[in-house]
Amino acid sequence: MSINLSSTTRKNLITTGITFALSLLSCSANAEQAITINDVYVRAMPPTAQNTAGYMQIHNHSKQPVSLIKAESPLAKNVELHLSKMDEGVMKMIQQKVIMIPAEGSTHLKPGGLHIMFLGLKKPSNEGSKTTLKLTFSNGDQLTVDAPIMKTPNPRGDMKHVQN
Ligand SMILES: [Cu+2]
Repeated sequence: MSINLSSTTRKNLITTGITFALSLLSCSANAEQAITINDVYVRAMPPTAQNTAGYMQIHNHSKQPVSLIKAESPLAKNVELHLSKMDEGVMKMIQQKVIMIPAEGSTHLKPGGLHIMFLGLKKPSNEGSKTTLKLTFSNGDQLTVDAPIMKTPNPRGDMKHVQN
């Protein structure tokens, strides 16, 4: 039995092959790094402030839930994982052992919710400066990100999240 392919069919087959190869490439890139970080920033505070907080979107591209287990930064003596919560009209911060990112999902660290807490600032958190933040995850991923220090994030960035 012989198969006779028209030239159009051949072209389609080649295009399909290329698309397939490209999708394999992007999959392997994700497999190397299950976790990606977006929109990271640290809140700028007056020079007398002892503490500040950092926010970001954490994406988990893997098929298993992954937890953020540790955060480190040269900005502060202690870096903790926190959750802000209203309790009888008072905003309280509760230290978290881990911050979970669902499988193929994301977790948004934002004001009034989950955040990275910087306790005992070693240097002023001036608007316009930046710091680094090293994040360790339960799957072994370790990411060091540059975090800009600013009073408020780009409002367009927030709009984007609403649309998601
Ligand atoms: Cu806090």
